[in-house]
Formats: sequence, structure tokens, C-alpha cells
Amino acid sequence: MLVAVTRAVSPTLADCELMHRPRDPINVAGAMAEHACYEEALRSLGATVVNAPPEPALPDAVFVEDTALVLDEVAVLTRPGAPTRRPEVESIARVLSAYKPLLRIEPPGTLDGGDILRVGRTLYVGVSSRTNRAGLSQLQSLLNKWCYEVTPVEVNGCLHLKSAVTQVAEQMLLINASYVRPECFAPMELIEVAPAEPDAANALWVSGEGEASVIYPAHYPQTAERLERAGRRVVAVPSTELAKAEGGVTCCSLLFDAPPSAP
Ligand code: CIR
Repeated sequence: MLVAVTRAVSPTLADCELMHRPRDPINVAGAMAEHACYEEALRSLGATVVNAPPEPALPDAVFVEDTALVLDEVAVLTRPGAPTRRPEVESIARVLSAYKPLLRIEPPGTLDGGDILRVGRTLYVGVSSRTNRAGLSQLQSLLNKWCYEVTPVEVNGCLHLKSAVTQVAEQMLLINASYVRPECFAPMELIEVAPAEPDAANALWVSGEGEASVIYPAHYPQTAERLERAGRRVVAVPSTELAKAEGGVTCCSLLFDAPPSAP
């Protein structure tokens, strides 16, 4: 069973953290409607959507990806780089404890899930304004026993590693090569974002039981076309209000396999 943990958009979303965008007014009702479409897209691709408890006082709580890394064997609870986001972790821990044993990143480590790109047993981890070297080396020590290899990657000019590069097929990445060095990911096939769409590298690959698809923001049509030309099936979702909070499509869920008997 493919599980997607999501969480409702907080009414306080407009007070979100921002790193690389100016603070544009956010239509929170619009963001909620976008989030409903996103959950529907996940369901249409066979995922079981599990709602984490709402956290109305935590503006960024909808971006659940940053609170945990969920693997087959274990889930690692992160310690988000932005202190305002750390209280998001506990309620996610309660949800994940029904599915996986839990491990944790401890101070002084910081790690945002948005900085982790898993390709097989390689974990590319962005060294960003949110993730530090201590977080990265704790992650490596925690996961050694399952033979995951943590590979640090420098990220510049964007929030997270997955703002710069995401997986869109078994051996294919979507990338903005001005935010991250493409050589880091050899020998995988790379699709470049369209030049007019620098922030278009965040796509959510869903490879469940049905046809593998990519959930993707509708406001990046030129890059969507590139994905389709590369043979990807694109499921477009509206995402302009969530993007004003620097959120992308990977950020709004924790996607993992669980046995059918799981809750
Ligand atoms: C933040 O700055 O933390 C939020 N406003 C956006 C987080 C987006 N998360 C992600 O890309 N994984």
C-alpha cells in the first residue's frame, strides 16, 4: 500500500518562513483548495492519503516533507533548520510510529526533509541554509546499518536540494543546473528545467501500482512539456498560492510503502 501523509494548510500560512522569495500576499483559501486538488491527485494515483493532525498555529505545517525521511526500514525524524518549524515534528512522529520504527536527528544537527533526494540506496543531501554538516553526518551514522550512502551536495540560490533537483523516473532527474552541479548525479539522465521557469525542478514522482506519473505544478507548462517529451505522464495540479510560501509538490506529503495491514 502506498501511503501519503499530508496535513491541512494552516490558516496562518501567510506567516510562513521565506528564504528566496519576496513576501507576496497569499490567498489562504486558495492554498487550501490547491491542497485538496493535490490530495485528489495522490488518490487518483493509488495512494492512501493519511491526514496528520492539523497544526493551525504553525504556519508551515502543511510542508510535512521537511519533518521526516521515511524509508522501508525506518523513519528518521528531522530537526528542521528553521526553529519555528521544529514543533511540527512531534505530531508527525505520532503518525509515523504506526508504520515504522523511529530515529531522530539531535542538536546541533539540523536537517530538512526537502534537502534529501533518495535514489535507491543513495541519499543525496543538500548542504543548504537549513541542513548542516552535523545533521548530515548524524543521518549517515543512523542509516549505516541498512547500507544507505549519504552524499553531500552543495545547493546555491534556492531553498532546498529538492528545489533544485527531483527524481522523475527510475534513472531520470529533473534539474536546474544553476542551483546544483549536475555532475553530482552522473550517470543518471537529466532533464533541464525550461530557462523561463527556474523554480520548476520540484516534481513528485509517484510510482505505485498504476502507471508511474509525476505530480507537477500547472504553472510550469514549458517544463511540463519537456517532461512529457521525455515520456513522463504529468498530472498537473494548481499550486501558485503554496508556491508563494516556497512550497512545491514534494513538500506537501511523505510518501512511502506500507504493508496492507498497516492502519
Ligand atoms: C519554509 O521556508 O520552510 C517553508 N515556507 C517552505 C518549505 C517547503 N518545503 C520543501 O520544499 N520541502
